[in-house]
Amino acid sequence: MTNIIDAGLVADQNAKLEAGLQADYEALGGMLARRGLDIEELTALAQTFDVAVPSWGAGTGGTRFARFAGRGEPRNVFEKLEDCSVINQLTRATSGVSPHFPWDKPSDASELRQAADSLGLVFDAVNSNTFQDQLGQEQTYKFGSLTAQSKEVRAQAIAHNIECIELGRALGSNALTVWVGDGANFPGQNNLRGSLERYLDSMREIYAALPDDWNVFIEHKLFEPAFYATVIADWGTSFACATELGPKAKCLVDLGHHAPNTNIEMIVARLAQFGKLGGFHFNDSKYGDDDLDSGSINPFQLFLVFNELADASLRGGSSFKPAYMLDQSHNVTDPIESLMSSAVEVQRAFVQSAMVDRAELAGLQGANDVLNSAQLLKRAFRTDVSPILAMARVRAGGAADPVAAYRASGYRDRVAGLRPAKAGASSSGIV
Ligand code: LRH
Ligand code: MN
Ligand code: MN
Repeated sequence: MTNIIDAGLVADQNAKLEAGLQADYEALGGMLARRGLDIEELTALAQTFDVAVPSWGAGTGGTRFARFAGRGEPRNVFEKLEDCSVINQLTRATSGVSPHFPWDKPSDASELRQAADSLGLVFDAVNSNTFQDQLGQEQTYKFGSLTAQSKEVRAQAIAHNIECIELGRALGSNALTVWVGDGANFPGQNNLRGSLERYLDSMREIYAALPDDWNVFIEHKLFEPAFYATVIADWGTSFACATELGPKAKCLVDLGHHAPNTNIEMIVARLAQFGKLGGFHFNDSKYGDDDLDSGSINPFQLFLVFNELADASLRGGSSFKPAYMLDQSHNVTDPIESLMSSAVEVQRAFVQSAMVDRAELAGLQGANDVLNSAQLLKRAFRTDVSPILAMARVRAGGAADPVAAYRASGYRDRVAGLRPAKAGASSSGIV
């Protein structure tokens, strides 16, 4: 695997932190041992964690109002892969890349797959895009895509999704994520039931094109860009559609796609219970689909989501394996730094949730010991597992402190010299 960041520099950075890390690791190990937990087991578990990075997150995202260009933003999918490889090299927790088409459409898929391979990366779920028009496109998605009244528009949207499957297949992916912004801005604009019927008809054609070992993930979102009525607005609709379509269709939970205060961990529990939890888009939010860095606003919620995942994986065994992806937009930070920190935050929640003694919790719940049940979760959440995460990275060849190592490497300055700024353009290349 090509190391984009000099491995010697990473080793030097780690050497500076080695004594402190070792001391912290031993202290934490002693504390955990008194709780009956083996730090080595937790470190080995941390090393199994992997979350895919969104290709679209490598550039500065922008908001509805403006986009302020970042330095050295990737100009094409190959440069996006280089940035993703830096993230994985330093965190050792992000070997997958989730591409978005047509933003990242390669002219030669096998060339792109080879590039990923040489950088130690694989392709995770592919994302289709029928929420905006592309240059030269025949039909417009102004009035919807998979649910549009026009048969021609629907045919174009279906064909695009099938093309995504073909591209994904050539890239070694095994899942398609479908998010549509279809819906209405006015009462009366659409027949609410008719829109969903058309969605299902369209999705049936896409489903029929899935290879045997593929899944299609249905991603719901409460609102935006349709503000009155979104066709796939909630997990209930997503679940109903996934059930209608068949076993290869599952639901994808983007943490930012719910009303504020929604109990997302309960949605996770429900979908897992009925075998329809396909995957996640991790991010954080204060108001809506903010796409803020994972764990930056509500880390306890992230922990509670993983607490449900730990419960589900205990019940479901190795067959329970939802896809983990980040889906974030970085406007005021370096995207590489945000994605590295976010991957570590999700990994943190994963490890913390593994520290919950599930038999003890069940006992407390059975005895209606409400206070101690809550305290048991809190104790895991309050435990700073940073030394475990750092040790897991160092042992796997990553950086004890990924952001510090990244800054010391001067990577951003180097690429800024090679990649001229695209003022005003979005990360996807579409203004
Ligand atoms: C929609 C969404 C979806 C898209 C991505 C760019 O809000 O979360 O996953 O594909 O943003
Ligand atoms: Mn998403
Ligand atoms: Mn979103």
